[in-house]
Amino acid sequence: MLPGDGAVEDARRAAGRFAVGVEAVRSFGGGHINETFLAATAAGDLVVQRLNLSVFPDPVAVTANIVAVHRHLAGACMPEPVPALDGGWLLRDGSGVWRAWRRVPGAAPVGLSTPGVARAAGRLLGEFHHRLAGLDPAALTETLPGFHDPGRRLAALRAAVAADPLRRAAGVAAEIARAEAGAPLVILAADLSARVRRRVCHYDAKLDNVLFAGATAVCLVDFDTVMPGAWFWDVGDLLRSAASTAAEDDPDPRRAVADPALYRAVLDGYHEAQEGRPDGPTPAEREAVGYAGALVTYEQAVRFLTDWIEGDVYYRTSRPEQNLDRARAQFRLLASMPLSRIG
Ligand code: GN1
Ligand code: MG
Repeated sequence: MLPGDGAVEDARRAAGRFAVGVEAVRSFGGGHINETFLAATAAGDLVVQRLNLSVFPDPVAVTANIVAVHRHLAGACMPEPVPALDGGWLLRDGSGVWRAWRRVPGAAPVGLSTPGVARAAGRLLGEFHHRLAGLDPAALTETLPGFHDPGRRLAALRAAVAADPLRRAAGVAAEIARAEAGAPLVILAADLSARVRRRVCHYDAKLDNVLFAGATAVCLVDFDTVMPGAWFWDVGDLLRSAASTAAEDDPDPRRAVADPALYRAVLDGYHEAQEGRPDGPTPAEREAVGYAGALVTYEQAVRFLTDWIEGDVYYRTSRPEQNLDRARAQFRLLASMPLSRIG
């Protein structure tokens, strides 16, 4: 369900604890997890979010990660978190746990990938990684352990199929078979994960989480999942989302295909930003990037399929078969994703 009027009223009350002079408040953005609102205030526009505590059970650790990254980046590549008027980063009231960001002026996600968009987003991600190379991953908490781990996601799918609470499994036998056929990707992901460096990552680096001002990629947003991990998952998420012009839940089978020019543009931008800079990707990290688009697309397909079988309990949906469409679109996209040794 999308946030309703009651939620907007909750957001208005919460916004008043982050800034004075709250005017219009409305639902904002397209996230599947938290509820996000835009509040016009006397101090400018704030993005106010109610955290989904069943996904993020430790909002204090999530916030500490965000603040550590923001400090290290000195504000580059990300929006500015805004403390509540009482000085805390998080506000707890009767309606939930809230936090706020300053809205990045004149910037918004792009609807459609183009080679220019894909390259600019890749360059921004490369810049983000470059700037984070000096931040010790041990300074951050792994808030969602095993978040990018196709083996864990495939095991969760198998458990969902076994429980089959809504008797949906029989209707998606073909998709379950595709998930099982992808088991070699699970082995590949585990092998690459064991060989790459531990880094500070964004972990939800999809194109929707890149803000553009005109042709310039200005910053990333949605920092709930910044945590220690492996960079290639970020590149994979950008490939998954920027190498295709299809929506993530596109029901049209003709659209969910990777376009080689878009795919190449993401990688060119990413490598361009890191070329010749110290502490850049190691050979193992570069190798992993060559598989990352397929690995993340597979993992995401499995996650959407699991949620469909479990009865749409994790991802917010705005229509009945959305998770099924999401899973199918990701499996179609996977079929066209290059699997190469050349990152
Ligand atoms: C979720 O918060 P949102 O909608 O940007 C999810 C990501 C998925 C993404 C798919 C914490 O992100 O892992 O890639 O949906 N975030 C979490 O669009 O599960
Ligand atoms: Mg997210």
